[in-house]
Amino acid sequence: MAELESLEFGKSDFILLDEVTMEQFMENLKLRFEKGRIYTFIGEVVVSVNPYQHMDIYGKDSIEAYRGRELYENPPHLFSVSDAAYKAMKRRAKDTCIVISGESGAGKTEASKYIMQYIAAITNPALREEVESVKHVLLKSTCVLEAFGNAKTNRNDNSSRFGKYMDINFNFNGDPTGGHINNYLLEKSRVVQQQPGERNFHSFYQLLRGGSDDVLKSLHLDNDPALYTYTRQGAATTTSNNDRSSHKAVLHALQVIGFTEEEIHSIYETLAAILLLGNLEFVCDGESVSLSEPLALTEISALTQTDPECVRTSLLYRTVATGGGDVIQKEHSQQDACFGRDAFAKALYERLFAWIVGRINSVIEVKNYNPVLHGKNTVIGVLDIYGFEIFDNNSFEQFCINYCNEKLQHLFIELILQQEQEEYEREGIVWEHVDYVDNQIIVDLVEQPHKGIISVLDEACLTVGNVTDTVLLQSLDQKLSQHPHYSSRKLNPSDKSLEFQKHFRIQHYAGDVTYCIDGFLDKNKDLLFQDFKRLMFSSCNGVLRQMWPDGQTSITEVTKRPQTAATLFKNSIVALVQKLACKEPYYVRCIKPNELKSPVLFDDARCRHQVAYLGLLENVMVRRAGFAYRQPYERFLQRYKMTCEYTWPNHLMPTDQEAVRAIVSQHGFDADVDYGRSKLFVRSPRSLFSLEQERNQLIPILVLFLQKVWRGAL
Ligand code: AD9
Ligand code: MG
Repeated sequence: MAELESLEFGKSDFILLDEVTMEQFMENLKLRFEKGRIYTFIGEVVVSVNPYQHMDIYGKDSIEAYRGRELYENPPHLFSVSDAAYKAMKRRAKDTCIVISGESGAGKTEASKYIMQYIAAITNPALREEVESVKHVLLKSTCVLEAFGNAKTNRNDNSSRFGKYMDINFNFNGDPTGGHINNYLLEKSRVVQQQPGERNFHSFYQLLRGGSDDVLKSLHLDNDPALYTYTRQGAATTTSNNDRSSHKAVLHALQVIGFTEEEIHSIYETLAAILLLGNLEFVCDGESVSLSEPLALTEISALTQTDPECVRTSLLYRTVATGGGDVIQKEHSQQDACFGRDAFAKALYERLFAWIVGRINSVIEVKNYNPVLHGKNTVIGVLDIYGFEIFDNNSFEQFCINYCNEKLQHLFIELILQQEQEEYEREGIVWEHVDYVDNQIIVDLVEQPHKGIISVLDEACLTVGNVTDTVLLQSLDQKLSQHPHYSSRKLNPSDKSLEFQKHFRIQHYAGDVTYCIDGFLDKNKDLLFQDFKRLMFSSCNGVLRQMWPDGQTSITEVTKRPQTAATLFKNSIVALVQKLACKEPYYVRCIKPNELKSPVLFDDARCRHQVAYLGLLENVMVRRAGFAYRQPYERFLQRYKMTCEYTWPNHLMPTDQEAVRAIVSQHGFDADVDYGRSKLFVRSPRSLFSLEQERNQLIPILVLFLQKVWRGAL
């Protein structure tokens, strides 16, 4: 029982704080972290502090302790919330989702893996082969996605550079039958450029360090990341020893999932082609631009199974259709050629990643499902998406990521309140409304049609002529000068931290972020010359061709202007929010205790900031204003009937509700509860804790008593 450890380990539920103040909240959080209690409840929400050390709390025994139990019957844990989501899904046929949030390095991905492992462990007791195989693929997919979508950053050695939402489907037995992964905005700029101290995606180093000599030779690669521009900029010395073993694990995972040898080889060929592309240089003799390394060109063409001459022309020329319907080749400037090469490398990687996700989905999608035969197909969704980011240099990527966090925060506020309200209405309970800070105004600042930042950005991208990032910033200033959450140097001349003509600032719910406008236009246009698409579609490798279906379009065909990166991202996040909103949500709120990855350091200011922007205090207030716990009468009775003379061993009252009233009355907490149609609502967990304590004291006495009865002594 959670509360029994309270004196020594702090309060296991923030609802139990004597007063809801930041001071008390922080004191409790810190005490628990120092005592190795990394999880704490706010009602059903689990607050987690990254321990930065191995914790012996995820093994088989722990899984057994949490399986099928109510939240407050055990200390707070990821397994509590996983089990609650699973029970709701199984008992009430509810689609549920577990939303894991927190900043980079706070422990979201680790949490999502423990949640998946828990669900895998408690399902399929009959060990049915087809279910085991689904579970296996679901678990293995994480390893593959991490290899291709994660990278070492200055904040986290294994930082997810994409957002992941995974649906797990269940049959009427509550066993997994399949799943689906949605991926969001891979940070593809990392393929060609990394900050000092950071790395490219793990996959490159794993191949270089772990690939056998024969494999590397066939891919025209050497085993040293320092030889390749795309893998040496950040810090080649940070190449981890784990890369070799990870390579093996990823290869094994790919095989288990069902990737064919041909597919696996195509993945490696694509990685190799990207690395070789990065080493291509363009020289200009004053008149025309040419390639400095013709050998690499032949190797790239061999790896992609395309014609070497076509590779050369795609890199040096752009095919354009003239107004008269003629097709001409326009030579690139040196700068355009470099831009084209990098855009091509980024697109190759992005499409590879999307293809891998699609391929995994094709294996795990629910097959042969018949709702009449198999009953309702229920779902648990697990969301592990990049947290709020404030860097020294914030660009387009941070803008998108932080917008996504605004949307999720808004959903959190809506659902936490809405869910409470709905339950009270359903059960006929009166409750007290709590005001909360609504971040809708910031969401609107970004996404509102015509006036929002994304609209202004798109408009600038569509404008023909010489629109620069500076012009874009001027339009933003013009349109948003009155907005209380937007500022720039022009609008605030006295603010020295905003460099004129380059920066704008958004006052996010999680803090102020200053964005540098440089690159916004290019990143939003996400331009890739059509020639590269046609080149890849001409590949003799069927796997690669599949990744480039849009290469079929001929140059003279009029194509619709592709949607911009920001709009595509916005649409995907809106769809994600809709998906989450129709499920019963469970939350894990992750906190990063320090910047040094230390298991002992609790940086008070940093943690305080996270608690504030995650809205955790408000969350406690909302829970306290309503009822912290609720339980069906029958279950309450079963657990606590031994604590009351009128209900033990059986009650003679007409309904379970009346029996529950007797228990509550005998313990004197009538004022702390309300009676719903099917459930008892308890305002403070203290009442439950005292009951639980009494139950624990009675159990040994009852056991002795029953033993005597069995022995015939009584
Ligand atoms: V990012 O937004 O993807 O950059 P995450 O996902 O929030 O970030 P992650 O789960 O990757 O963070 O955790 C960062 C590191 O903290 C891990 O690599 C572990 O070394 C460490 N960590 C996190 N959670 C735990 C845990 N429950 N037990 C032990 C942990 N170590
Ligand atoms: Mg992560």
